[in-house]
Amino acid sequence: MKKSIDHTDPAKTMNTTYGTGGETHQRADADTAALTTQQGVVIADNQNSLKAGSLGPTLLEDFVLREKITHFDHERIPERVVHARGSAAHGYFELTESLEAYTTAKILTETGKQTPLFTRFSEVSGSKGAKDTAREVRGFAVKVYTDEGIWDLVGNNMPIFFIQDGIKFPDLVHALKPEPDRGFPQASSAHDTFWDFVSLTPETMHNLIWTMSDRALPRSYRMMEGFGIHSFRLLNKDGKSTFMRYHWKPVLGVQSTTWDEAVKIGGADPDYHRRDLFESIEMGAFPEWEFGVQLFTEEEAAQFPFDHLDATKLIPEELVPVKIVGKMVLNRYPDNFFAETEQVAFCASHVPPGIDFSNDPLLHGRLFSYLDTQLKRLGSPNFAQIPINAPKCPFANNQQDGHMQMQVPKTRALYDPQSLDPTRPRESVKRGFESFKEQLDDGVKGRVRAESFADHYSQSRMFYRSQTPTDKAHIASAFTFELGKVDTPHIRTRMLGHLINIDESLANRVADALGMELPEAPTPQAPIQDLPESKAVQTIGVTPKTLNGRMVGILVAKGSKRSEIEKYESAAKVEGASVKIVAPGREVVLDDGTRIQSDERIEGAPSVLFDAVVSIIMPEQAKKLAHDSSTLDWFTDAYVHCKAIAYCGATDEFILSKLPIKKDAFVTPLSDIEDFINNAKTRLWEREPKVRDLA
Ligand code: HDE
Repeated sequence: MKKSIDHTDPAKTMNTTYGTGGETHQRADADTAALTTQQGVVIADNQNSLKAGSLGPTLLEDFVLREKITHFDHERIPERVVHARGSAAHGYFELTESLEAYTTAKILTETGKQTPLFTRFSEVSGSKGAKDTAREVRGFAVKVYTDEGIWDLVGNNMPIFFIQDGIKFPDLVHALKPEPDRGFPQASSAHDTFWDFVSLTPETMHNLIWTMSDRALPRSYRMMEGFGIHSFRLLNKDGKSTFMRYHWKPVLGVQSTTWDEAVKIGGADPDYHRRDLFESIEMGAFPEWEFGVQLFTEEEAAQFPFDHLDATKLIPEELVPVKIVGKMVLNRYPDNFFAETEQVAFCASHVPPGIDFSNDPLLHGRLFSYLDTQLKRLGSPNFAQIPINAPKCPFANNQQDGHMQMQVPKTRALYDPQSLDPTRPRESVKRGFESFKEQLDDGVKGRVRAESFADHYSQSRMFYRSQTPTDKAHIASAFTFELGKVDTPHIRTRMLGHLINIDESLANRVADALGMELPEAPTPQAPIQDLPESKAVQTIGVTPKTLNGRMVGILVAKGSKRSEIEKYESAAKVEGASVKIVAPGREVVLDDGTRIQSDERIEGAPSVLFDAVVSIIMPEQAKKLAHDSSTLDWFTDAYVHCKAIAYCGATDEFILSKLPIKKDAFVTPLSDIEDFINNAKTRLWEREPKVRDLA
C-alpha cells in the first residue's frame, strides 16, 4: 500500500516538502494573515480536498473545496461587446484656463484644482485577449470624478466615426468582428464582411481613410490624440449654449508605427501598449495630454461647409482653432486589473450640470447604449456602487434594492415627494442638471436622414490630400493590403469605385497594386467639395522630432565595452528616451569583467520594439551572432523601418556586410554618437521606397 502524508495536522506539514510537485508551503503563524473562507473561517489545508481515505472519493461535505471552485467557476463576466481589450490608469485633470463665459460646470471653471480621473484606452474589434497592435480605431475614455458628479468623456483616437446614426452600429460591428460562421479573423478588418458593409455604406468613407492611415497604428497610447467626436453643448449661467468639440493632445506628440512593425510587434509582444503604459508609469514618466476645446455658436456652425451634427465630419482646426484649457496626467497604474480596468463603466450620458448634448443622432444612440450594456456586463443596476464607478462627491437618491445592493438606507421613505423623513435628499433647481431649452422646428416624425449629412467624400478627400507623400503611400498600401484579403471580387471593385470619388490617384495606385481595373465611380449623393488641406490631420507631418518617451535598444554580448554602452545609454536618457540592453542571454560579462543583467534576450526583443538601435559587440561574438536569424532580423528590420542604427566595427564586418543594408545618413559608426542621437529622434522615410514595395 502507498504511504500517504497526514495533512490533518498543520503543525506536521509546516514548511515541509511534499506532494508530487515537491512544493514548500508557508503556513500562517499567530502574527500573519490567515487564509479564510468567504465566511471568515480559517482554512487549515489549502492543498488537499477532503477524501474518504487517501485514494478514496472526494466528499460533498468539503465546503472549503466547493466554495473555492464555485467562486472560480463564476470569475468571468461578459467582455465588452466592443472595446473588449483595454488598459487603464489613474490620474488627474487640471484646468488651466476658465471657460466661465461658456459653462457653469465647475470642472471647466475652477482652475488649478486637481480632480481625480481614470482613463481607459482600448482596441475596438478584438476580444479581451487579442493583440494590442491591430489596425483600428482606439478608444480613449476618461472618467472624471468631478465635484458635481461623474463626467465620462468617452472618445476615440480619431475625430470622426464610421456611421451617422446609432441604428447602424450593430451592423457595423457585426461586419467588423469575426465572421459568424467561421469565427475569424480576430481583431482585423481585412476580410469580406467588413469591406462588403463599408462599400455599401458611403458614410463610412471618412473614418475608413483615417483607419487606413498610420493613425490606426499608434506607437503608444501616450502618443495618440483623443477626440470626443460629437459636438456637445456648454451652458453658461444665463442658459446660453455654445457648441464644444473636445480634444486630448499628447505632450509627447503623435507618433505611429508602420504596418509591418505593427504586425511583427503583435507577435513579439501582444501586450505592447499595455506594457508601455505600465512601464512608463512605473518609471515615473507620467503620460500627459493637453485638454483643448473647439468652441462655436449655432450661427458659426451654419457657415461650415458640412453639418457639425454629423459624426462623420471633423471641424478642421484651421477653421476653429483648438483652445487649450487644461491637462490630464496619468500617474498611477491600477492595483487590480479586474476591479478597476474591467469593471469601469463609462456612459456617454454621464455629464455634470453645465454640459449638455447636441442633436447628433449618433450621440443619441450612445446615450441609450452605454447604460444598457453595463447592466448586461456588470449584471446589476447597482454597478455605480462599484468603487471605480462611484462618484467621489456626495450622492443620494431613492433607488433601492437590486442585485448586489451595498447600501443600507435607514429610512421609511424611499420615494419623492415625501413628508416623513426630513433627512432624505430633495431635488435642487439651483444646483441641478438642466437641459438646454432648445427651440425646435415642427418637424415631421419619420425615419429620416438629414440632407445636410449627404456629403460622404469631401472630408475623406481633404484627409488624403493633406498627407505627406510617405503617409499617402502608407494609406494606398493599407487599402491594397486590406482589399487584397477580400476574396469576393465585386466587393473589391465596389470599394475601388469609392476611392475614385476620394482621390483618383489613390484609386489608381490601389487598383494597380491589386492588378485590377478601375470601375465607374458611384454617383455621390452630394457634390464633392475640394476643401482646404489641413496640416492637423497629418501623422508623420505632425510627429515631433524627439527621443522623449521613445526607446533605444542596445545589443551587447560577452566582452562588450562598458564605456561605450554607458555613453550611449546616458546620451539617450538625457533626451528622455528609455534604454533596454539586449543580449544573447539574460546575463553578460563585459570587457571589464563585470557581469550585468540584460533587459531582454535578442530572440525576445526584435528591433520593432525600439525606435532606434545600437550594436556594441566584439568580433568573436559578432561572428557567432552572424549565424543567428533573430540577430540578422534585428538589423534588417531596423533598416527597413527607416530607423537609426549605430554600429561598431565588428557588427559592420561580420553582420551588416552580409545584409542588404546601405550606409546612409542614418546608419552610423559608434564614434558618431551625436549623429545617432539626432537621427534617432525621427526616421529616414526616404529609405522606405528603396526597401519596400509600397502601393
Ligand atoms: Fe461606443 N460603445 N458606441 N463609441 N465606445 C461601447 O460600451 C456604442 C462610439 C467608445 O473603455 C460599449 O461599455 C454605440 C463612438 C469607447 O469601457 C457600447 C455607438 C465613440 C468605448 C458602445 C458607439 C465610442 C465604447 C461597449 C453608436 C467615440 C470603450 C462596452 C451609436 C466618440 C469604453 C461599453 C471603455 C464602448 C456603444 C459609437 C467610444 C456597447 C451604440 C462614436 C471609448 O455601449
